[in-house]
Amino acid sequence: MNITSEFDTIAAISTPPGEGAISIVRMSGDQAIVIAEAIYQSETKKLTEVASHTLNYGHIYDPESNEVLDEVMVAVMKEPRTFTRENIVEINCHGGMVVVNQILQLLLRQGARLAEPGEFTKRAFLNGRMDLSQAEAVMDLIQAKTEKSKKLALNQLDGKLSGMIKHLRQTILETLAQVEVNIDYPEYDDVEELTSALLKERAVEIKEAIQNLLLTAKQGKILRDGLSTAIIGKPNVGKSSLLNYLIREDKAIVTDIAGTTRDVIEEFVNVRGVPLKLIDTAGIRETEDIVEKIGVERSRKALQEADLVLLVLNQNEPLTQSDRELLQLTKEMNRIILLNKMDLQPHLSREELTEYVENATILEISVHSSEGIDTLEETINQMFFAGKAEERDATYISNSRHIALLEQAEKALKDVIDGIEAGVPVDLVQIDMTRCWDLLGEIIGESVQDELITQLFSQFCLGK
Ligand SMILES: Nc1nc2c(ncn2[C@@H]2O[C@H](COP(=O)(O)OP(=O)(O)OP(=O)(O)O)[C@@H](O)[C@H]2O)c(=O)[nH]1
Ligand SMILES: [Mg+2]
Repeated sequence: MNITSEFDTIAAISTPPGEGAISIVRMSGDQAIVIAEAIYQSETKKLTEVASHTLNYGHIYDPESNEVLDEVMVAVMKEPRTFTRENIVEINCHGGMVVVNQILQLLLRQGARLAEPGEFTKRAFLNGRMDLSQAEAVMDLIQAKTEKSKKLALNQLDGKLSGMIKHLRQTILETLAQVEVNIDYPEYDDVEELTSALLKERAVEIKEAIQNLLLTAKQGKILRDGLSTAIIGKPNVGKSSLLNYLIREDKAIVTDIAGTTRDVIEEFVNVRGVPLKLIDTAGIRETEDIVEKIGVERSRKALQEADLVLLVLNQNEPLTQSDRELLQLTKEMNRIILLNKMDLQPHLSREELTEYVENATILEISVHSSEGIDTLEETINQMFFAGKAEERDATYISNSRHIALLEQAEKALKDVIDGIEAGVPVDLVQIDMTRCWDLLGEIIGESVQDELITQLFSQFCLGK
């Protein structure tokens, strides 16, 4: 069987742009080896004659001018035991954008087509080497920001999630088959009742499994996208100083002028394994300054969207009206209250705050002397990974698309259960059960539309 004949041969530079010791130009498709051979010279064998999965030494040359471009090692991998299940050629050449681009141009001139972002992985999916959730994991792996998110992606790539989903789908399929049998060959008079009972039992069971998966979703999403953490406070309390400290870089401008930060600044930082998307905001206050006013608006928006709020107060000043408002505004949120500038004379105490907050985490810190920041980092870690995240094998659902589909599947099962309880005929209830089967299928790509696939893979980087 030649599974490659369906597609043309694609080529792309697979290594990141810029200078490096080695760059790789990758090709996949029926003609990959033939095309590579057309621009390759070797004193030993032709690429079309070498064994599969070998690395071959030679030179790349321009067949039109006969000019030699680079000394290369060419990996030849014949289908089907390859990433895309097609013939793959990888030309390892010397770094430098010029040479790499010239080699790519030559391949295109010989009949390869420039690959779209993610097209190699898309082929791996279309050729059945991996399912959709695994392909998405490849993308997550590339973008992983911490050790934990990498592990999460690896688990998914491993097919852990797919395995669970497939198992659930199998159960649904068996149930539906049983229902058909019961209806077509009724052995007893009360078959309708028995069948309903079976459907309900299974629906409850599967719904529970889906709910368990969804429970991990929040944590999984954080691991993947970062915990959106807004640093909020009135002007001049040290918000930007804190951001700079946590990212260990002088990213945000810090001055003793109130109203320094005008724009929202976002930075990723890994705090003891918790990926934070830190957001430094303009100090919130009433202002007539047009630019600052917009900044304050943005701060409020960032506040609304945050998973975690670091509310910064200046310990060196008595509590102000703005502080009180912010304490009130963040009351229902996940927050840590920071009393900054503890290196200075205290004019604000923990006790005063208890009037405004119950059970809040209040920490005294000084960005200048770095006191208390260790505790802050530890607290953030504790808040989000108390115990749970350490289960190494947990299958986290982290992908928004998966979450949405699981939620819909859960809803379909609820319809099954409600339907049976309301005495809806079995054949109608079956429709909801089948819908659940379809929805779960979408996660692993067994019932997805072409358009979705194109859109998903376009999020990849070029050459992957
Ligand atoms: N003594 C002392 N000064 C600090 C500390 N943290 C920040 N500062 C100073 O406080 C001033 C304001 O710091 P910023 O980080 O710009 O404050 P901000 O909250 O971002 O202010 P806006 O952007 O205007 O809202 C600067 O002069 C900092 O050096 C601290 O822990 N101790
Ligand atoms: Mg600032």
